[in-house]
Amino acid sequence: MTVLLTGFAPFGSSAVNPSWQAALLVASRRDDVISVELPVEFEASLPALRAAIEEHRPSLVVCAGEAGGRVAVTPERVAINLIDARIPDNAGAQPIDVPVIADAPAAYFTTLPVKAAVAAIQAEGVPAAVSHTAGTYVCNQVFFGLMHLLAHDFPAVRGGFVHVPSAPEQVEAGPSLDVRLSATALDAVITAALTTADDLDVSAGTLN
Ligand code: PCA
Repeated sequence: MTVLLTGFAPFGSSAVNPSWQAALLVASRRDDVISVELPVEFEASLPALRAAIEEHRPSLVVCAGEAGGRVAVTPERVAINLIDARIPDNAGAQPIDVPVIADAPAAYFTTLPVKAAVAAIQAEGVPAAVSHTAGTYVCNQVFFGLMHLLAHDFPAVRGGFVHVPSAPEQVEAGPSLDVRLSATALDAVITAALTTADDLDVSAGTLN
């Protein structure tokens, strides 16, 4: 059983990306996990993800990214077929209102048990919540591309996306989470996904 855990390169004005730092920590303590860093580039991110899946043939894929401003680790429930980049990517591209994949569905749902994952993260004492939007930038693009790829080429492989908060050293004011806690959370998500067939029958919805 191989698990592919991806994180992202630094982007914007940051020198680090806690998603990659946390992925490295998880891979250092679990020998079923392979970590791969993805570029924050619309052109290059999905080819890199596909190459990693074809090379490692995982039975579970968890992609992680940084969500600045979030207070909790957030397993994502839905990927949308839309790119609307608020800032240029690391290659200078800033696509606006284009699909991730032309003629693909409007959205995919994760195949991770997100409610069991949130419960598992919280059981470790780390704040967590189900999220219903992964944004419209490279993280959502990778999440959508992952679900499209798995649906078409690897239907037996479970996969999804988890956003982690910024690390404390990245923010002067506002929410952040120690990278070690983000790693604990990603570890818990992986274990939950490997051990939970059907997700919990509890609400994780929001009224707005
Ligand atoms: N966060 C960005 C892209 C890379 C990352 O770590 C996002 O949420 O789209």
